[in-house]
Amino acid sequence: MTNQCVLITGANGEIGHGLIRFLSREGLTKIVALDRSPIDDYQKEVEFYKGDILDRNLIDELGRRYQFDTIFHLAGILSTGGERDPLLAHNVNVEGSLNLLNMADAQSMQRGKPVVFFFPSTIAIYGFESLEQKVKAGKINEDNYLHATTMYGINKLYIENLGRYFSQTYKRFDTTPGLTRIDFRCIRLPGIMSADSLPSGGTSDYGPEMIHAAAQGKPYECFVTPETRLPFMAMPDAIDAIISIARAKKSVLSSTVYNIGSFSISAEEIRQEVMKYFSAAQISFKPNPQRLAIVNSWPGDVDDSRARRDWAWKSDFDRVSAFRDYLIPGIMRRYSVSASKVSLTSCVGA
Ligand code: AKB
Repeated sequence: MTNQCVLITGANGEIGHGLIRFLSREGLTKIVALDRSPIDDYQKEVEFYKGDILDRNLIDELGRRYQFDTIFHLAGILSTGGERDPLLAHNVNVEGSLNLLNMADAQSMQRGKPVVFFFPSTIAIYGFESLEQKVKAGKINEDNYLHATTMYGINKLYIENLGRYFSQTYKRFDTTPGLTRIDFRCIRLPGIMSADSLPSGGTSDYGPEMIHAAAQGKPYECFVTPETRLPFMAMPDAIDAIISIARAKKSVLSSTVYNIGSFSISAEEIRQEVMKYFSAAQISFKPNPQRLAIVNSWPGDVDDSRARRDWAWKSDFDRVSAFRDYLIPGIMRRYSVSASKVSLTSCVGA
């Protein structure tokens, strides 16, 4: 993938940082980044634009200035943020995505070459009626329980459909022969845990927050119950999945939408992993009914066999190695925790 030009929206978010770091290290891609706040660390390697995805003039201007091979559209308002201001979330998540899809469509048509449009969907597009139904369902595939309960989940599910529409039947009555459409690809991400950054405005945030608080010696009150279960993934796996699907041959993709899994873990099991390394960590549980209800509506695990079969998706980490080899060593570096303060027998990768 040499001399490619990519656009990353939401570049200052957690995944944006990880993606920029990966592409910069590789050094093969021209990176154009967009965010409402500057990305301090990477200004030299990246052509950065400070702005909003709702600014249609800016998006169209980027479309005129660059020829994008791939657009990683990461900007959006997450589930808890979205419930705090549902109309704003709808506007940003839907109208902002539409602006990007429209620009990608114009570029694809002008160049006669489909722009790859990567969209991060989420387990929040699923919705269970009750905790009992969630537990009974176990690992779920892409086609069932599509009853999102949050504005964020509803927006993501709609954009999954809108992206497929843009890639298949948008402008169906246009008479241009051989109309070139965008190449829309999306994965449904589980909760993500990064050693380098903390999420904000999500509802799976209790996982990473628990680990980061322990490393800083801060007490943490977890807002779900100990038995609350979600699928989670370490950030390097998420970046690997995003790059892999964006670069997969079109001919192997049987769908525009894929689950990807790594490990399923309860809040109590996260606490136990954290306690292996930070034995003095003070973690208690004080469920917040509204946030708990959101997490209880999401699956505890996902069936990712479609991604494994089509584009050879495979997570590099399991529950134990995600903590031992990635999260704990990275978080210790981030907060300059000295090795003597953690239980080194557990910290093989430190
Ligand atoms: C959120 O909690 O909103 C996100 C997600 C699971 O999509 N992290």
